[in-house]
Amino acid sequence: MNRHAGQIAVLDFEPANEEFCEQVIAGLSQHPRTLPCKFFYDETGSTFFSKICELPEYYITRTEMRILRERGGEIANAVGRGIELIGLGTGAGTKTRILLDNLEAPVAYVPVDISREQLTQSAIAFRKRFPALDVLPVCADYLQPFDLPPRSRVANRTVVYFPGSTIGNLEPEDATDFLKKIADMVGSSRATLSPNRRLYEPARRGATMARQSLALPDNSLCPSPGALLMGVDLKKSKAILERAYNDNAGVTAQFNLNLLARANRELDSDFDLRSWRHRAIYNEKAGRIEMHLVSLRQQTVNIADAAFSFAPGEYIITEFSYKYSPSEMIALAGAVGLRFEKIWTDEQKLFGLFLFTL
Ligand code: AVJ
Repeated sequence: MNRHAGQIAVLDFEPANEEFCEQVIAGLSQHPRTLPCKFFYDETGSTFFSKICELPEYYITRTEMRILRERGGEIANAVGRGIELIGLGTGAGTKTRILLDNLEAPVAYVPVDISREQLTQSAIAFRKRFPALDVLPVCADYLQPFDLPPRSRVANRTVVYFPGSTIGNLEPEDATDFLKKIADMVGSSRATLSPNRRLYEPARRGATMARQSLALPDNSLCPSPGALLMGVDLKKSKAILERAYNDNAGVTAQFNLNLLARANRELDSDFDLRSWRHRAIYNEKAGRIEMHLVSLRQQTVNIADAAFSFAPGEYIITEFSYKYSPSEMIALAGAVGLRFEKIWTDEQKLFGLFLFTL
């Protein structure tokens, strides 16, 4: 399970190639046809996504970073000192670094990301920058159960950071289920858990044994209830949203088409990349951006032993990106017992950084 790259041990639950193949075939067998957006992030896709984050039209990353920079002191105060930070989908770690720069004496940082190469690189960089911090990377699709790495020090509080509005990729019902899992994770106060416990499982009785062998830090307070710090893209005009997902330089199109290119690289498939077009539309009624790949002609695509025919204009849904108003997100989280604590936004209210506690 553990793969070593340089001196970094990554707890590795990266989805296997077979899973990619199965999910591509399953998704294309549905109507409307879909491809799961988590497969965007291979090495090439992660590079395209980093470019998206720099685009003038794509305000999301830049705005979250500005909020973290300008309100970092307040945010650090609100989450508290001596915490363990679990980052879900933290990618290159640019935002998390700003957060950690502001935090007071954080104990551990557990970045969980599906992109192993990027995760390894950022873990190396974080160890250099924060020598006092335990950096414990986990490569996983965090929507599926995964193990948390063993830890030697106890934290005052477990805080999950879920940045970048990735919550928007989930259908609202799935988002609710996922927030429930996060609530369970931070609520069970990992400070008292044995190492290597499987996430999302109820605490085992034997856990108290392991706790005794963990030394409490000198400055330890009573562990606080867990918290969730989550970045969410807020509802706004259709024009601003559609521009953000249909950039002039065509980087989002390349990012989207890379899903087909990746299938050709990793699976036995023959997508003709010139016969597909990127499209993103804001579905105002559903409150979501929908990314499509539109077939430009009648064509048949072979994937392993399967064949799929597409009519001209027929499309594959590759991503939903739901947008929430603050009250909608507060209600969604409230439904699973997450108490709204605070929201930090930019002047134009493009993006919200929400703090919830248990
Ligand atoms: C990483 C899921 C937040 O939905 O804005 C960017 C991904 N897709 N451009 C988003 C994405 C197209 C992004 N998230």
